[in-house]
Parts: sequence; structure tokens; C-alpha cells
Amino acid sequence: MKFVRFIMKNSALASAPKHIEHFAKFSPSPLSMKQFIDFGDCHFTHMCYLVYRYSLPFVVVNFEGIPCTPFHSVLRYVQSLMEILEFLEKSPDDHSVLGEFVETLVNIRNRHNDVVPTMAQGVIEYKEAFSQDPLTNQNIQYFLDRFYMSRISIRMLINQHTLVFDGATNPIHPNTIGSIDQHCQVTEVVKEAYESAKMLCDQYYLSSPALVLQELNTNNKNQPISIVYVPSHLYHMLFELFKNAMRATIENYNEGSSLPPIEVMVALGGEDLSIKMTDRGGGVPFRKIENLFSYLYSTAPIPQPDQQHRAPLAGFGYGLPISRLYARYFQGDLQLYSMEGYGTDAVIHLKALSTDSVERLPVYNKTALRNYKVSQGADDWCVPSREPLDLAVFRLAK
Ligand code: W6P
Repeated sequence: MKFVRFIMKNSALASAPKHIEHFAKFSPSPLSMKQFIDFGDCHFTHMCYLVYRYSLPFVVVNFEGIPCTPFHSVLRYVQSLMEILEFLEKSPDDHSVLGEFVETLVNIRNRHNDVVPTMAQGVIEYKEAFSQDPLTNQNIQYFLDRFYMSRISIRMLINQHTLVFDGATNPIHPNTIGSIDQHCQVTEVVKEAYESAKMLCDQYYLSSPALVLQELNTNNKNQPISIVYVPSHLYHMLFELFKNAMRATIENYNEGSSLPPIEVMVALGGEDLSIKMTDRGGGVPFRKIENLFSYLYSTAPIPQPDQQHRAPLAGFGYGLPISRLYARYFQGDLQLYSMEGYGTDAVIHLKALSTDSVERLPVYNKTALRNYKVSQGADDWCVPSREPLDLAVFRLAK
């Protein structure tokens, strides 16, 4: 924090620490889908307040949390924060101020477009400079899951505000409010995500597994399943899962047999909407499943310009952990169940009811800080030995 104060004192940002300290005391209030929808006619100051209430702890944790956040990225957060703070002094009743605010939000969103690769580069640098132990992995996981969840929520707010600003409904999707579709047709999104992944897959491997899609709507038999959701989030998760399933299927394929299809089951119950994607790609050993979600273990050096011919379906870096965050963002989850030698089931669980779809947001307090573990302490479980026990030693000791 000292370092941050130093930067701020030496720039036009002198008033930021005061604001940060003030607003960091607030906890963000999570919004439900319904509240997001009602935002259609939301008041400017409310929005403004929300945005910077979110962004402040975000900035704080950005400074305190990770040892090697690239410097310019930190400065850009300060800049965005200051730009939002400026609006607090302006009159929200002035329509030109509203327009200006939207413009600022769009600039802020664009400024932070490349946060994920920038942070990934930070993790790579950390990995090269320090160790790659389970404790570091755990701390980076804890920090980045919360950091990216903040980012998802801020971008959701910014998107809602900028999209509903002009008050016009989208003529093609009249049920869409900002980025929320009140009748998000799940199987349609599944098909779109499949087609995009298939295109990449065909391009690279010259073939692709077929899709077998089924749905079961227990609430309303024979009706297509629809939920109140953000289609772009759902698409992001499904596209990621399809790419993984396709790659595994093709790479596990034996000449002479036919390419097994990817099966997707969509089920709607009273509480959950679940999507299961099954591949026969040979699976992943149980021990390695967690690593698929690890920011530390799944970073590969960012490809250099001369290495552009790598597989488009390989090494997606943060695709899976971020997809899981999208699922968790509205109280859902994404899980992988694999049978090594056979294949993998990837399951997305979402809330069926919009009243249950409430943002899941991190808070920044002492408890959160305590979750950054400093030393492992004595392990309270035996470490399995690789060598068979030499009983002769025990006999001798007697
Ligand atoms: C695999 C590995 C994986 C990750 C995510 C989704 C599906 C699959 N299939 O073999």
C-alpha cells in the first residue's frame, strides 16, 4: 500500500487514497437477475455508486494481493477509478452527463480488455522467479478466482448500463435487457457453441465429432427449456467445454473406428438447470482434474508471433477456470467427472429460477486476508511412500 500511496502523491491522483479507504468499508450488495432487469430505468447516481463501490475493493486487492501484477495494469486501475470518481461531483440530472458517463464506462471497459492475458503473464513471471509449490498454487487460485469474479461482475454492470442507456430494445431479441435474455433458449446456445467449436476443429483436424443433443423439461414437457440468463456467459462456458471435448475425442481416436459423438443433455428441474456434456475422449486421471482449473499449472508461455501454428484447440490457458467462475457468478457451478481410459462428463449447474440467480461476489475483509496462507505448517496426513516398506529395518530396530 505504501507504494501505491507514493504513486498517488506524485501524480494528480492525490485524493484517491481517501476515497479508497472510505469506500473499501462497504460490502458490495449482490444483485439478482430481477434487479439487473429493473436496472433498465435505473438512476445514474445509483449506477455510478455501484460501479465504484465494486471497483474500489477491486483496486485495493489488486494492490495488496499479488506480488507481481504488471505495473502498468495497476496504474490503469487507478486511472479508471479516478475517472469514475469525477462523476460523483457532476449533476446526474444533466442528460449530457449521462452520455458522458456511458462514454467513460465504454472507455474503461476497453482499457481493461486484456487483463486476463496480462495477469497470465504475471503468473508466468512469478513461476519463473519463484517456486511452483502447492501453497503458491492455492494462494494464486484464491486471489485470481476472486479478482476475476470481481471483474466479471464489474463488466456485467458496465454492460448493463451501456446497453440499456438508450432505452431501445433489441428488435431481434425483444426479451433481451442489456445482456440478459429473459427467455434464454439453452439448446440454441448449445448449438451455436457447438458450431463455433466445430468450425475450429474442422479447420485444424479436418474432422469433428457429431453432436447428439437431448433436453428434458420436467416442468413443462415438450416445451423448449428457457431460463433467465446471460447468453454470452453460457456460450462462453459451452464453447470452452466443446473445444476440450472435441480435442480429447479426436486425439483419442483410433483409425478404423468411427469418431464418437459428443452428447449433451439439458435438464430442467424445479431448482436446477443442468447441462451435461459427455465425450469419449479417453478421460483425464482423477489426480489431474484439479490442475485443469489451476491458474498456476495451466499457464503456458504466451505464444510468440512466430509460433502461431499451434493447435487452436490446445492449451486454452484460463478457459476452464474462468468458465467455472461464470457458472458460479449466478450461484451455479461447473464440474468435471472423468473416467480415465474412457471419457469425461462436464456438467454445468445453473439456477432454474431467476430469484435464485443472485450474484456471488467476493468481499475483502480480514477473513479474506487470512486466507492467504503463509506457511504450510506440519501436514496432518501421511505422505504415501513410493518405495515398498523395508520391513527388515523394523526388525533390526527391535
Ligand atoms: C477431456 C478434458 C476435458 C475438459 C473439459 C471438458 C471436457 C474434457 N474432456 O478429456
